Amino acid sequence: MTCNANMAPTGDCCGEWNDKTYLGFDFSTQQLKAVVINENLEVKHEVTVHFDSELPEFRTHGGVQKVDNITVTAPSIMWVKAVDLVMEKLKVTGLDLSTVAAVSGAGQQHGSIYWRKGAQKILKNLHPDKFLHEQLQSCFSVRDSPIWMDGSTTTQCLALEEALGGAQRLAELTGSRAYERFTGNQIAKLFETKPESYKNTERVSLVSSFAASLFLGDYAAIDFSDGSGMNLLDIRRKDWADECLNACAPDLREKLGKPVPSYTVLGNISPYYVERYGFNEECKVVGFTGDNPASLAGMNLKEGDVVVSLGTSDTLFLWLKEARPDLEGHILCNPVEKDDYMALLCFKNGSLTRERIRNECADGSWELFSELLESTPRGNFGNIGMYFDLIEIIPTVYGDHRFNKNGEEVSRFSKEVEVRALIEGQFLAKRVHSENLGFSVGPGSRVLATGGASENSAILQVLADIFSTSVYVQDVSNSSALGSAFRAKHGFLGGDSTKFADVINPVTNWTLAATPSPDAAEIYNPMVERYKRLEEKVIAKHSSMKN
Ligand code: ADP
Ligand code: XUL
Repeated sequence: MTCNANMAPTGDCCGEWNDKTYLGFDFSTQQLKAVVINENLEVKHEVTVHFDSELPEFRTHGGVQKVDNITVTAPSIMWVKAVDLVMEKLKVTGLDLSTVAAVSGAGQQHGSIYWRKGAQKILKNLHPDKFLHEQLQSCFSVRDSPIWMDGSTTTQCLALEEALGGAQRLAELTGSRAYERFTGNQIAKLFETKPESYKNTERVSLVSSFAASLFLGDYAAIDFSDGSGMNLLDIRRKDWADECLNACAPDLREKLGKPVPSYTVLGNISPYYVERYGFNEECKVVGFTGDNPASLAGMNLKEGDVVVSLGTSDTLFLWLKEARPDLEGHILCNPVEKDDYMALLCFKNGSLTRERIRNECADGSWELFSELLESTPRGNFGNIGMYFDLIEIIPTVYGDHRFNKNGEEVSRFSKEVEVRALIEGQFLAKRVHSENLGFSVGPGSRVLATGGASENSAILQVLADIFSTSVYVQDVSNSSALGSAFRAKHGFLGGDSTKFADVINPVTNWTLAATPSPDAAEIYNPMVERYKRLEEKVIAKHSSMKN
C-alpha cells in the first residue's frame, strides 16, 4: 500500500516507516537551521549553517550585504549553497534520511528571489551527483535578493497607496499599509529600475517558497501567511488583489503563481534527494511559510499569549480570530488555521544593535553585558535611550538618542547606563506600540520569548518588568525551525482535515524564565508615558532633518 499524505500514518499504510521523523528548516537572516523531530515531537537533531562564518565567500555581515544606508540584499545562491552544507551536516548526525516523512520550512519574510527564464527546467532535472549550487548558479535574473531590512522603496510605497485610494484602504485589503520591505513594492522597484531583469524573470519567489522549491524540484507556491507580507494578497479572499498587482508591475499574477494554504502538501520530495541522500520517494514537501508565522506554529499559544521574538529583528505577535488591520502593524493569514489570522509588529533594530552596544560597552561579551545590565536599577535613574542602526519601521527614525531624567538630550551615557537604556528602550517601544494597537498584556496573559536573545536571563527580566507579566521560554529557542517540523507533520496528516492543535497537543514545553519585580509597574507605567513623549520628539527631529 502506498503511503498517502491524507491518511493517518498508521503502521498499515507505511509499514517501512515505523520510526517516522519530520524535518523543519528556518532560512533566517543569519543562518539556516534544521530541526528533526520524531512522532512524539521530540527534537532528535539540530544543525545550523551560519552564513558569515561558514560561507565567507559571500562576504555577508549578519547574513546580509548593506549596499547603502537603505538598500540591503543577500545573494540568492548563498541560500542554495547553505542547503548543500546543511544536508551534509544532517548526514553526519547519523539520521537515517529515509525516515523523514515530511519536510517543511520557514524563511525570513518579504525577501524576493527572481528565477530567470529556463530555471524551472533546471530545477526539474537536478543531477544527484552534483551539488545544488553548481547547478543553480545561473538560474537568477537578479543576483542579490532584496530582503526585509531594505528600506529603498518609499517612492513605490507612496504610489501603491495612492493607486489603492489611501493607506487605510490598502491595509483593509492586504493587512498592512505600504511598507518598504513588503515584496510588491520591491517588485515594483525592480520593474522600474531594471525592466530587462524583470522581463527575464519567469517566477518570483519569497525566501520561503524559494526554499521549498529547492526541495520540491519545481516552483513552489507562495503560502497565504507569508504571502500576506507582500502588500499584494487580499487576506480575506485569499487571492492576489488585481488592483495591487496592476499597480506594481505587469504580468505579475503569472510570475507569482497561485497562492495556497500554508499546510498544503506541495508534492513529493525531488528525486535529487532520494538518489543523493536516501530520502523515501514518498516524503512530502509541505508548504514553507514566513519565519514569524512558523514561529507562531512552534509555540502552542493560548488565548491572550503574546510572543516576543528576539532574533535579528525583534517581533511581537499573537493569534487573532478576526482581522482588523490598522495603519500600524501587520495582519497576516494564520499559518495553521485557515479562518484565523495573526497580528505582527516588527522592529528592525534587534539583535544586531544589541551586538553593537555589547561590543562598545562590554568587550563583545554577553556575560559582561548581562552583568552591566543587572548592576543598574530598574528605571535606569530616569535615563532613556533609543538606538536605531537602520531606519526603524515603527517609527521611521534613525540614529542614537539619549535622554536624561529631565528629558534633555545628552550625547553619552556611562557603559552600564547605556546597556540598560538600550534594553529598556527596546522593550518600552514594544509595549507602547503594542498598546497602540490595542494588545494589552494583562495579569492572566503570558509573554512567550523566543529567538537568540531569549537565552539571556538578564534581558528576559527587563522584559518581564516592563510588561509586568511572567515570561516563559521553550527548550528550543529556535521556534521557527521547530514550528516548521510541527507543520511538516500537520501537513502530512492532512492539514485542512486535521486540527493543528491536536497534532501538537502533547507539547507543553514552556518554562517560567522571569517574573516581574514587585515595584515594576510603579516604575515602568510612568516611564511608558515618558517614552511616548520622547519618541515624539525624536520623530519631530527626524522629520525636520528630512525637510
Ligand atoms: P535569526 O533567526 O534572525 O537569524 P536568531 O533568533 O538565531 O536570529 O538570533 C541570533 C542572535 O541572537 C544573534 O545575532 C545574537 O545577537 C543573539 N544572541 C545569542 N546569544 C545571546 C545572548 N546570550 N544574549 C543576547 N543575545 C544573544
Ligand atoms: C517581519 C520581518 C522580519 C523578518 C526576519 O515583518 O520583516 O521579522 O521576517 O525575521
